[in-house]
Amino acid sequence: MSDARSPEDERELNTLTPPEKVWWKRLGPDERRWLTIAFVWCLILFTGMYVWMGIGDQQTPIESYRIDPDDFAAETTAFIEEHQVDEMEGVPVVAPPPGSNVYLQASQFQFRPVLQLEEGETYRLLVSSTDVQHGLSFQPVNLNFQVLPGYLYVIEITPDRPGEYPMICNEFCGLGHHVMTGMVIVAEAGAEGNAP
Ligand SMILES: [Cu+2]
Repeated sequence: MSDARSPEDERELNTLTPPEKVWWKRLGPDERRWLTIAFVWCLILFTGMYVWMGIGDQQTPIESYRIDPDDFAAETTAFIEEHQVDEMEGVPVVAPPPGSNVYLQASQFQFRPVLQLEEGETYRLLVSSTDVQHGLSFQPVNLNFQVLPGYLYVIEITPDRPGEYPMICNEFCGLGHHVMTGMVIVAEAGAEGNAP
């Protein structure tokens, strides 16, 4: 037996010694092929993001402005006084005319008022928070928004199906977060009971 061991043998004996210049070796053909496929796929998805924005009809038209939370609360109260038609579990129900500005206030732990809208009509939903950050999620449709104090979000909506759509807060906003709900009632087009 010879005592002369080559450097390779030494490395095999000691697994803690890194193999020499392993990262400098050229990529094998398989590895190169997969990297190319992954890169091209990334580019397709990246381009698709912009194409879908244009033709996908999935973007909710939304504008945002700065607003003082107290001003927003006052405007919401005035809006409710003008259009209230009913009350639901202590929350005012409003039936604003089609095409109008519709206020929706998020605060711990309630959305107010309950909105009674008409199918096929377009409304400008004015949403803001008077205290902390909330989330606004309409069920079961896929509409999700962040609601922050100090910011007014104007969301254009055209309800296309009659029914009752509960809203839930989807941003943890405090101890009562799990009970924070609201409601949009969409009446069939031309149905009685809507404000003129
Ligand atoms: Cu919440």
